[in-house]
Amino acid sequence: MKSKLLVAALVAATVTGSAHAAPFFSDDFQSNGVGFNIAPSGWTVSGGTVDIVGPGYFPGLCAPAGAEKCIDLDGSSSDAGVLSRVFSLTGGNTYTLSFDLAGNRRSAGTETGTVTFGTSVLGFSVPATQTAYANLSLLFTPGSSGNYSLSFANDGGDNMGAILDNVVITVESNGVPVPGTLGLLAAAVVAGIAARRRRN
Ligand SMILES: [Ca+2]
Ligand SMILES: [Ca+2]
Ligand SMILES: [Ca+2]
Repeated sequence: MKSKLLVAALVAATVTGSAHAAPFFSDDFQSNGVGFNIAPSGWTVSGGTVDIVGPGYFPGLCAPAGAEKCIDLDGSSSDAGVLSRVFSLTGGNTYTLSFDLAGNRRSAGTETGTVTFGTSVLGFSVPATQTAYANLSLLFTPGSSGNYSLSFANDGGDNMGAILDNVVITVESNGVPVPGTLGLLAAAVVAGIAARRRRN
């Protein structure tokens, strides 16, 4: 009985401790190689191309420069692609998309485009002089559970697009943050350890 109470206390502590719930999804694009006209791992690029820039390939486009990798939303094929991926979302939950966007300092102009998350749409406009990231966000509350798309689409095709990094999605259910997979994993490990102890 004592050990069962301990398990309950540990799991409760893990859940309570996740006031800063792990994100539902996050990608800083650091795990990718850099290059022309390639899609970052886990993402789809359609109707054109994007570039993964960073060390060895226009490193100054990311903010800050150095070891950072980020996405140039207009690749190197004179046709900006649509960068997208699909998420399985739960109806009634509120998902908050957050991402960093900067202008393209190789360009003399302003980059415009559209971000679509489920049925939520956000237009963007970033001048070349905006070299520091602006953090933008977009909320989506699906009416029913299912697969929904997140996409970033730069206008034009001059091979210089807006610079994207640090895509993060968090989720709230009835206003309460839902722990991400790391939080759930921690709870499962704690429960597993306690169960083993109970058997010994
Ligand atoms: Ca990055
Ligand atoms: Ca490019
Ligand atoms: Ca452009």
